[in-house]
Amino acid sequence: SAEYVPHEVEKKWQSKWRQKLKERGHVTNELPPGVDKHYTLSMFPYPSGRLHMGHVRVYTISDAIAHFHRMSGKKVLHPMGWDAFGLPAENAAIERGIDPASWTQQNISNMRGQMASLGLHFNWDRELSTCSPEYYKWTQWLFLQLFRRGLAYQKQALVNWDPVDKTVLANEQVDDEGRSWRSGALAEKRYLLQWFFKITHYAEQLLSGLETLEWPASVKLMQTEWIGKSEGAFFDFQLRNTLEHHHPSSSSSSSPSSSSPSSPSSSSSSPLPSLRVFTTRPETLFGVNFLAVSPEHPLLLKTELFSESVMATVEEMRSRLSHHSTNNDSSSKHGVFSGLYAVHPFTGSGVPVYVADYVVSDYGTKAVMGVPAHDARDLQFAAEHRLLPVTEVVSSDGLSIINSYQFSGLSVEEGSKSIVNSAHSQGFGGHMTQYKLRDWLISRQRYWGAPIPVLHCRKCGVVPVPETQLPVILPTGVEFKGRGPSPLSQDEAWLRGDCGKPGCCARRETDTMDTFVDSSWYFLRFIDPHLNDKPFSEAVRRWMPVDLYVGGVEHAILHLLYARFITHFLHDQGFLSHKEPFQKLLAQGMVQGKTYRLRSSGRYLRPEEREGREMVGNEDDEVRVSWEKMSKSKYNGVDPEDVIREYGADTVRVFMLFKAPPELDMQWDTQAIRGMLRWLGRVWTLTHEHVKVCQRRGEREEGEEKEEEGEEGEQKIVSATHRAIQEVTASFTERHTFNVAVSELMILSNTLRDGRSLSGSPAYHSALETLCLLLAPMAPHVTAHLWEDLQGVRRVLGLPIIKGDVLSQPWPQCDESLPNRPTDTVEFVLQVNGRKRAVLSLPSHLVDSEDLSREVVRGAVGGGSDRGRGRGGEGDCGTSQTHCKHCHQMMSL
Ligand code: ANZ
Repeated sequence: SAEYVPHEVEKKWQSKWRQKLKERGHVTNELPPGVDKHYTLSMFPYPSGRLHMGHVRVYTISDAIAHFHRMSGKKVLHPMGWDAFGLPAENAAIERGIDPASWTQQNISNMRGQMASLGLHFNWDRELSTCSPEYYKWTQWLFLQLFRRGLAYQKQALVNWDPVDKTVLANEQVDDEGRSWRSGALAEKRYLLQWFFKITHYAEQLLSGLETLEWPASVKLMQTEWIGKSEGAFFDFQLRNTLEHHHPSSSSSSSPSSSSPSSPSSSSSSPLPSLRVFTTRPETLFGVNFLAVSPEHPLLLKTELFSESVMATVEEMRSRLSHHSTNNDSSSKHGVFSGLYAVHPFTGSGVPVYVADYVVSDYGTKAVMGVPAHDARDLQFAAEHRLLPVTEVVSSDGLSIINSYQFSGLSVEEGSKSIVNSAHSQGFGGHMTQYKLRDWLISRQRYWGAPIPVLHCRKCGVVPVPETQLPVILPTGVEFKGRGPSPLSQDEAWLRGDCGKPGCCARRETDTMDTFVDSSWYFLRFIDPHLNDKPFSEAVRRWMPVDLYVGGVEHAILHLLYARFITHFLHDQGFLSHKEPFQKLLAQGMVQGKTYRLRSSGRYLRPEEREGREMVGNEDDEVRVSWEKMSKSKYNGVDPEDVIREYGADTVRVFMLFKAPPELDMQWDTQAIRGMLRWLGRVWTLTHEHVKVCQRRGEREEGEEKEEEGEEGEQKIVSATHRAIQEVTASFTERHTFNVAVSELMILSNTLRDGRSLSGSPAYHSALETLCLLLAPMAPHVTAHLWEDLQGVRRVLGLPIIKGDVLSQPWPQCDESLPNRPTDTVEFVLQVNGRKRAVLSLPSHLVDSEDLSREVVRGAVGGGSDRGRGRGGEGDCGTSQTHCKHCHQMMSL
């Protein structure tokens, strides 16, 4: 047909693909030795019911990459599934009386259809859903493995309680302001018996494992900081009731360390314990002038040691803490003198012990040594409580130790070591390493999750459900009574369990697991999701690790850390041969839409209120126009279905890839996408013109000599073709710069347009076929169509017919011997305030002739005109200045 009508093309190919999928059925896992594999994984979605533009972006990226590797001869796994447990289903049940299971099923089938309409090629024979008993049976199995190794345990814990959703939240689900990530409510602190996974056991491994991964440095850094390793020391301070001076000079030796801290106190009461502090600055030990413990410190459980008024103040501090999510707020340092003193282990002098709320209860030893001369928080506290004197113990240049008896004069490094060693040999100190990482709270007091497979027996305590009795099925048809306690705790029949012992009286655990447990191992299940007797098959050893994991940077910490933890654990149990699940990570940026906001009130304008206010960054007094993450409340969202209907799936896909490098935020610009549709239309037209010339020649005498078109034009086309092969290949393998890949294809199509007189020649034909192949991973429908048309005229050109559709062809190879290949790169140093921050390496041809290539791209996208630059300064679409736009984005990092 003469004109490019995306919908006709896409409908036809999607139905072909559907048919093919049906015929093929389940594909085997066999990976013969020597065959290269590529496990391309994109983070599976929560089945909310509708895809959003973020989904479109992530799945387009992984789909294109999977196609590329398939065409490059690898065996590719590109599966899709559903992270299907979680609160929204339950909320739908509460608010609208819909059964969570059928609500979820309905959503899944909607979204599956939307994915098909995007032309995404997933291995649907591997589809899984975490809420199906076949899957959560093995999530429960995983729990039992951890339980057996002592890595799943229950403890009373001060937890974040969401007063709206009425559930416990993991620390990670509470933001910096102490609000629930889901309901937005201010989280409260409550003590509850909760299940935890001991991820802290793997802190060191999770840290060192990062070194082997090809992940963005920023994500590695976030994980490193989350694990938060601190190397330091502990010191034990003997406690006393009174302030006694054991001046070093009063002891027989001149060394302060020989004074005996444990010399009997004059008071007759029973001996007091000692107090252990954790410090990262042992060299400051001689500058200590108070100790402070957190209000949750176990010492405070010995209430007999403290006066009533001290305990009352401590109570007050505790309750204040329970209303704030963090006790690190810098404003005020509340504290009270405990009445006890601590003896400095080296000097023997006494220092007061305080209870202070800036000491956090889940870090270190819950106790600190206060060194006001060298720590800002300590100084503030000391000032508020008039704790004097403030003695400097490190020289002002920060290099050596002063005022520290025999350690004075040593360098900080040496001194620190010898203080710790000396304390160690005398039995009151030593090295200590601390991690910020906390154990993973996995209990949820909710219905729609995998039940934790244990029984609570009155006689035997906690009894794990035997593996043979898994899954512990989530009862269906339960009744929801508002947002109160989980329906599981109301279901008497379900609750009754049997621990196996005679006369047992056991009840089932009613907590379900955090959905992050479901997603901590799904990538293993994909390899054989239909296994009945095992969580995953032996084939995981061949298929793992995931070669490329694509997903949102919002999962940079939690999901990725949990999945790594579980993989490390399963490796240690001998189930896996890899410790790390995800070799490469591509963290894609957000999709942003334009927002219009009143400067006066901050209100966002609805679409119908925006008339004539298109410019981003203009100085309108009333309205601020900017790019922000798409969201309902900002009226800047775009529905994927709408844009697919309007422009077609291929245009949406290529535009997504073109508009920004995948790691950066992309701005969804409705003006610009039209340019992309026009460009695909141009590729269509070029191909059909060529096909027509060939057909006409076929109708005339066969074998008729074609007109000589000149070597030079042909040369140009050949070298442009190979340059495109080289650049697009590099984009797929090394840098994932699909924006550059698309630009390259636009340049190739421009060369073809300029060399249209060669239409009908074998060189022209082969260039068009290559263009098709290179574009196929990104725009599978239109290229499938054009490929077929190109095959139809191969005979006329005397070329052999190639079997199979475009996606099953081998990836084109660049001819290394061709001249003018753009192998050179130019390095750009990016400086911020005079400091080198990054080096950008760009292909020289993009740089040398930057203006030229910008014009070329503008011409390509700019519309039907043969001479794209004839259209005046500003192109008629926003994509016209691709290169400089991308530079701006990179510069502003
Ligand atoms: C004495 C000292 C002197 C300290 C000095 C710092 C500077 P990171 O690096 O985060 O591990 N600390 C220890 N446990 C604490 C707790 N539970 N709550 C609040 N603060 C705590 O921090 C370790 C430092 O934080 C430790 O080193 C301790 O203060 C404090 F000039 O000890 B330091």
